[in-house]
Amino acid sequence: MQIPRVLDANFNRAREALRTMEEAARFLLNDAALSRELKQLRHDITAALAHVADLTYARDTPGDVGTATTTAAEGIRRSTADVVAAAGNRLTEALRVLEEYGKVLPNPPAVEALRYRAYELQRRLHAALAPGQPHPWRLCLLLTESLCQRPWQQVLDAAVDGGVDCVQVREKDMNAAALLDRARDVVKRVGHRVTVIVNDRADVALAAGAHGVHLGQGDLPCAHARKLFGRQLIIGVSTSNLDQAQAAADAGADYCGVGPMFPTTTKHKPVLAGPGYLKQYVDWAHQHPGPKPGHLAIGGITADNAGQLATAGVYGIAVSSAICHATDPQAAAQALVTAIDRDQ
Ligand code: TZP
Ligand code: MG
Repeated sequence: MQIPRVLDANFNRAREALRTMEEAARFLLNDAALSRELKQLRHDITAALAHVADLTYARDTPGDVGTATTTAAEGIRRSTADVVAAAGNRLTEALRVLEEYGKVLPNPPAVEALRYRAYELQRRLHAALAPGQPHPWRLCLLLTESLCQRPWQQVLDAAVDGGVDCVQVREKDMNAAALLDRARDVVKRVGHRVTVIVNDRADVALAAGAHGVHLGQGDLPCAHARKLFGRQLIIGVSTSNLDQAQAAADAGADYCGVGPMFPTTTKHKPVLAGPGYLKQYVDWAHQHPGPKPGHLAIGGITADNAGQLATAGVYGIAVSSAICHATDPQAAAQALVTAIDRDQ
């Protein structure tokens, strides 16, 4: 009885999310083709599960221990693009759950190809609703080859399968030519599925066809990068306090790295900003008028401590060692996504 309950809940979650996305394509964008494709995906999900016994028999809403569970991030929607992005995340998560639990059925539903269609529709819808705006990511991987337990390509593929929706190529020891090669490889490998950001070098990001650049406090200042590259690149800026966040917002940053949250050995960071700074950032982003950069909390984050960030209102996190060091990067990514979704 337990597996049909999981399938029923996620079948409904996927269809509800698709309805939310369809309404945006239909009424906000008047985009007939996108509406049709979203509707078709909804029908194809229903068809993929048609051979599984009637799932509604498995439903037990009053007996569901999770109905009262909400997280701070669920209440945060800055725009219609945010609403639709959250629906897209729910859709792909639900499809992943259907795929995984479906595997124990004698005749597993064919969900994987539907999930890839969902990623692409989510990306197109977001691009149409918020052109030039970065997707509000949940989990960014800072990919550094020397930190990887397994070949970096395997780590990358597994991490994206596990829920990473943004990859930052962070190779401090590479010269520009080597960084360009690596960034190109990453774009070729996963650039159609997730956002690819290059650390430090806006010129390399642009040359590699990456989506954006991440700038530290000592890199090319954001205002100059914006002037040089306009909206061709998503621009992220590292911040450790609200003064830096305000300066990044004024300079036109799309998102801020917010950290370090916890002690880390990946980067020398003598001062800990901590979850207190994240809470300040989230409050500041909501209380002050005008669009504010999105955020990626960063620094020493693991599946064990990420719950503290959920409590502080986190939307997205960025990690390096928690995934690169992991022997199973897919499971590590899944655990991190679960940790920031879970009510603590
Ligand atoms: N910026 C602030 S903390 C940090 C960076 C690049 C390191 C993040 O790596 P980890 O391994 O997730 O602590
Ligand atoms: Mg830098």
